[in-house]
Amino acid sequence: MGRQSENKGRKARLPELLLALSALAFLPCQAMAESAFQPTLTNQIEKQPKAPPGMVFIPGGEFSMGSLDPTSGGGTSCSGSDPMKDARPLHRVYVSGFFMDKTEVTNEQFEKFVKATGYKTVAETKPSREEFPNAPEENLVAGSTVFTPTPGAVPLNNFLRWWRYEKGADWRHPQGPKSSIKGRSRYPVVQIAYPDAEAYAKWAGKRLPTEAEWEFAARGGLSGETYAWGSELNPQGRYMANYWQGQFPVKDTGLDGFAGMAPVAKFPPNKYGLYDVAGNVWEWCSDWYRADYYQKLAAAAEEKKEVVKNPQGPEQAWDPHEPRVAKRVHRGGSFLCSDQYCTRYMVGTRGKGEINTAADHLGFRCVKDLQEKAK
Ligand SMILES: [Ca+2]
Ligand SMILES: [Cu+2]
Repeated sequence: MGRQSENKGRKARLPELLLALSALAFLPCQAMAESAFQPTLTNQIEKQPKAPPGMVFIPGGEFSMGSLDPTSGGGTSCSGSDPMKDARPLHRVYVSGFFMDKTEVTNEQFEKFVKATGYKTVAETKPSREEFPNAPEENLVAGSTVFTPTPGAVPLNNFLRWWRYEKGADWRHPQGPKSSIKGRSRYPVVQIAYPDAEAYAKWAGKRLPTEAEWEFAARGGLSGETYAWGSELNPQGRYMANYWQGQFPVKDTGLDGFAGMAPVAKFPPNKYGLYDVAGNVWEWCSDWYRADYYQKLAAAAEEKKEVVKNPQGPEQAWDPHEPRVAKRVHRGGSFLCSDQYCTRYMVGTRGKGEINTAADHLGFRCVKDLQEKAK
């Protein structure tokens, strides 16, 4: 399939993206009745393999994957209006060990790749007439999706109020032609579509994580916690991730130290030494997104009476909001997540996005297998 399933020109990427980002949430998860989470059984490894530079070793093991309903708890530590149904049922998953990038891929790293290969990202490429035979000419311009705060409070039921398609927005110009990444070498690269992330990973001798690998790693060996670091959003008042404070989408007050994106590794790492697995920028995973994937996986495992091993995602994408759009999984949430709107900085929750849609809060990190697979 082409860039997307409908012929509306690049602008059509916007709504698709936005549904991806729009899942809302508003209540707590702490006081949730009893949890179906079971302990994480981490693989015991005698001699830890040495991780490549910039990566950490993730031992793998068996864990409970998914998220409880954040709206059902009645507690106070997290909130949301979205029950996150796609993150249930909780189910046991085994993942083998692997290496993972400590941080999101930075502008500096991505620039090396582009210099070495001449790679041109999706956002830099003018959509072609062949791909979008019916699109008005003025829509056939290279660009991408950019967040824009609203002048005042708005209903949170239409993300087009704060997202726009910006001509000339790309990874070097995340908010459009007048913006730049000068002095931002240690910031995560954004405006990355799935093929861009994949091309980088291949060049680096790595790959993108599966959704199960991502969540296993982000949980850091803990089990059943709402956040990568524990049960409270701000333990002892401390900010543990870069997310949005203040009224969304009007003004990000930056109480956590950053209004907007932060350089990588400005918040404490999780127990595996991974930075920013919550907030800052969304990260691509290699799985297709299906809203009912966990149900199918859990049912199949139940039937076979065995734990799902190294799941690779469903064969095809399916989002009930946009059933024919090719979406892959996003994880981790971004600097735009907030307890008023989208609480996808919660570690077991899921995001999704059309594969050729980038945005100024969407990046990635890579993983690497322990041994090169036999050719
Ligand atoms: Ca922030
Ligand atoms: Cu969010």
